[in-house]
Amino acid sequence: MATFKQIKGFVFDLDGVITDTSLYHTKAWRQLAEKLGVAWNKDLEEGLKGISRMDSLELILKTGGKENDYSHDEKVALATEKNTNYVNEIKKMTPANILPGIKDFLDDLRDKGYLISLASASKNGPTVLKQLQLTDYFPKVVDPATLSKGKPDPEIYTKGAELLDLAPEECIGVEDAEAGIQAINAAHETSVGIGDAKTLAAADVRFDDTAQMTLANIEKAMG
Ligand code: B16
Ligand code: MG
Repeated sequence: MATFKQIKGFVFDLDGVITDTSLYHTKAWRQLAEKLGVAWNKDLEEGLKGISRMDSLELILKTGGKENDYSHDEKVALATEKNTNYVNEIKKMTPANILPGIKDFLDDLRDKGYLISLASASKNGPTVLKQLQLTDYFPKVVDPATLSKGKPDPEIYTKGAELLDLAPEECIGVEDAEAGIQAINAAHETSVGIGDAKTLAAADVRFDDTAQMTLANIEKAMG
């Protein structure tokens, strides 16, 4: 692991780190899954975090043994239906939806001259940032449409560091999903996980929740 002194930038996941859109993703996917006759379970819910929209649909169909039941066009229509429901939900978001401590953390990073980029798999990331009034904190956003592979592939975190003109060793990636931690580690950045110890066992540094994520606590954990 890099030392804290080497760190010059932070590459952030969005859903589950900056705000809890996972609730809205879950609601919209669950609605679609149940309509398709796919039984919902916690493993499926957790597995959907961090992966792309089409990968999410594929996982739901596979869980229900329905992976061969739909044509490509039908799958695109189903994913679009989910996204329409999801977008209706996120339009209700306000700065009150920013997770605890995140605004202070971003201010601290900015004051101390750390560079910041966004590595969200979500094509709705810029809309969510706008709703939260955080757009100005993220001058660099990886466009998920340009990726050849989603998380756990390192590509999105590699691009997040490149946008900042930093080497991977100079970056910390922050994630709530297992697939995201794998992506950060494979990109050779330092991984900070937010959430369950078992799910995020591969994280270099882990906090139970966003309120605990401060520069001082990260420095303490990294040494
Ligand atoms: P969209 P993150 C991810 O965002 C979500 O965790 C994941 O559940 C979602 O399927 C994915 O974005 C794509 O989102 O359908 O809005 O393009 O965690 O990488 O910020
Ligand atoms: Mg996430």
